[in-house]
Amino acid sequence: MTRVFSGIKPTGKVHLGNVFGALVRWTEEQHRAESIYCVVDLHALTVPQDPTELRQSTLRLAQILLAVGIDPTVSTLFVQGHVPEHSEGAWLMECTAAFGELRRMTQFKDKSDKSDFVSGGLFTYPALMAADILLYDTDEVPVGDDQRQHVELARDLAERFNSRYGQTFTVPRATFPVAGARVMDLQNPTAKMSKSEDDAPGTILFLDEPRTIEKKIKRAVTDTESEVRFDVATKPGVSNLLSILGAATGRTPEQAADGYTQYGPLKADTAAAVIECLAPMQARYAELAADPGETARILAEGAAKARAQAATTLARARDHIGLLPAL
Ligand code: ATP
Ligand code: LTN
Repeated sequence: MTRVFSGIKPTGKVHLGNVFGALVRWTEEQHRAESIYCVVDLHALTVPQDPTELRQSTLRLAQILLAVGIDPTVSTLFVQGHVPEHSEGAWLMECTAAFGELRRMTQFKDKSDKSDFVSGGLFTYPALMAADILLYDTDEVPVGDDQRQHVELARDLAERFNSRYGQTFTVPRATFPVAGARVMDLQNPTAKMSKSEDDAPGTILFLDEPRTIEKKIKRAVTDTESEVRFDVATKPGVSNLLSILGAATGRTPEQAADGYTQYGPLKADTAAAVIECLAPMQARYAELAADPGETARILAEGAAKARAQAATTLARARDHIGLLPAL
């Protein structure tokens, strides 16, 4: 059976782009493939975090994954920091990656250009991500386009390790969402919807209330025409609303456009569809948030399952690379 692994960082607030672009897809994957999903708290440490806030965000994100529909009886859901094999695997990957390879990662260049303090972890982050993937004999890694280069590196490192030390790791491949799964900012529809500290008017948050969702969609930027048509190049705002309406109602953006001649009704229906789609997830989240013990138990079970698998792969890698086994 195909094995799928993906991870999400517990930083910032979960928004509609994360839900439609990644999380809903994960819930679908779990019925097709053996799926492992990870809240990658170690990856959040590449920049300084408030400890209390990090702990809360990690738990909250796990609860959101469950609320969106990750089923812990079908998938393995766990927190990266609960499985120490990731850190050791990362070291093996750091020693397999070339300095120049890590230096060429565009995300490192972008992020290091933008900040005053650049940690060593920000530089070696892709080696940790490679370990995440390779420890589980992963076949497929569902990610957004921005992670393409990192998954390519994981492939290269698996192949290099295998050719140096003998067959050890499965060589993974990235899979990407279908066109239209990219949710754009409601105020700036040529940029992707993104995490923000405060309530940005262009970002719909997973936990936004119906009134807020309505307001944000009503104020979404469209264009001066009035024709409703899916055409990303010339009508990015309207096309984004159609993508969102389609995603919320299980249709393509083109199908969602059917029957609309004005922007007003399109916006009203898009808001209603998003509210209806999020409502049961938000309700389930509220239940989970009221009983953190249940999530803790699910995460402990997930970590135990993940750890058994990761330890097996790591033991193989340790053996092949020549580390002396402890008695
Ligand atoms: P940021 O918002 O800080 O730029 P991010 O939202 O991409 O980052 P991640 O934790 O890296 O944060 O994203 C988790 C998943 O959500 C990834 O698979 C990513 O591709 C997906 N994702 C993020 N934003 C969007 C979007 N606007 N549309 C579709 N998918 C998205
Ligand atoms: N780097 C990814 C998050 C991530 C991940 C992974 C995704 C960490 N480890 C392993 C897929 C597989 C991001 O920033 N979205």
